[in-house]
Amino acid sequence: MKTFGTLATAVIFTCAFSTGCDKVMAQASFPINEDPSSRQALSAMGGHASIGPTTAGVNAGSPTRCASSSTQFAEARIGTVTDEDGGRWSAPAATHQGDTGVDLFNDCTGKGINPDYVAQLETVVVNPDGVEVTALIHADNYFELYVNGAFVCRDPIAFTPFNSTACRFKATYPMTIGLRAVDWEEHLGVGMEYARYNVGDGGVVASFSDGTRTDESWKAEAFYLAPLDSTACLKFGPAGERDSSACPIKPACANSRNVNACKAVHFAEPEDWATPGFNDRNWPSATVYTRKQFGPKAAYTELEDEFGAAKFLWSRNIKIDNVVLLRKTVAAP
Ligand SMILES: [Ca+2]
Ligand SMILES: [Ca+2]
Ligand SMILES: [Ca+2]
Repeated sequence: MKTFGTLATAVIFTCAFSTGCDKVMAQASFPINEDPSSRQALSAMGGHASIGPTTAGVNAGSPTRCASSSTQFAEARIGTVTDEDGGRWSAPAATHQGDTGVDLFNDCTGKGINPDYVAQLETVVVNPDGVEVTALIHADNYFELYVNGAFVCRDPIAFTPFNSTACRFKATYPMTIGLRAVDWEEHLGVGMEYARYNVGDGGVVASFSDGTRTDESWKAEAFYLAPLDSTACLKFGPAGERDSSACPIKPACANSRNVNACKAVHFAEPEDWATPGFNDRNWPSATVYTRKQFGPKAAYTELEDEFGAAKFLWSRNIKIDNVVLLRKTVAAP
């Protein structure tokens, strides 16, 4: 997502008063030396390339610590990277400031499974004449749920530990469901995590009380891709659909010595992407991943019956695609 003015201001403010400032300024080591024809193809498709990480960041509306020090915790922070044309992008993504959903499983600020979640749900009214639907969602690492174009809820923990969330809404059919999913990162702007510069993976699974569930009938498009040795591995279909499946999931730049050479590609998220009127005909179908590929954690496995037959989804590259928008229009319950 392109940076909002307020967030950009916040980042500049942080930079002016923190030691992270030097590295922010050092991030833009342009030009990116690559084959001009592939760069032109990227530009023609609306892609923007940046290079190297940024260290400044603001908290993503997520916990700054967990109750127990034994929990594997990583704070979700949002940095700003500058592309080669001077455009500024939130990395991995700006987040909606709206309400979080109710915990299904939270072992950071909660105690694991939340047995009282149903009683804690409040209905977000999208359409007053609609029907009530409860959504159960588990994302690696972060999601926002939109229904018929309206924001419904967001994930309370944007990075780790892994959690799962319930949200209830009231909406009419045909019902357009949008999931905005982010594979969070620690090395902001280059899609990696932990001291060992691991290329993290994404994935999302959701089950709705009207019988809707994540499966191969959903659409999924990628908007932030990293880390890349070269942007040339990113291919485009006839209608501009993105395919990073040829991009190495362990690029040579993915380590502490070469990280400044890692590239990222950013695409603007359409403002109306979650609305019923948005045409997703040219978006790729979502890719279904196996249980082994997704590697579900306790936040899913301890609630497996509730998630039922819902499938693990992402775009075509579960490692390199870090911000993915998913859509499904449900004709009737
Ligand atoms: Ca989460
Ligand atoms: Ca992840
Ligand atoms: Ca990733």
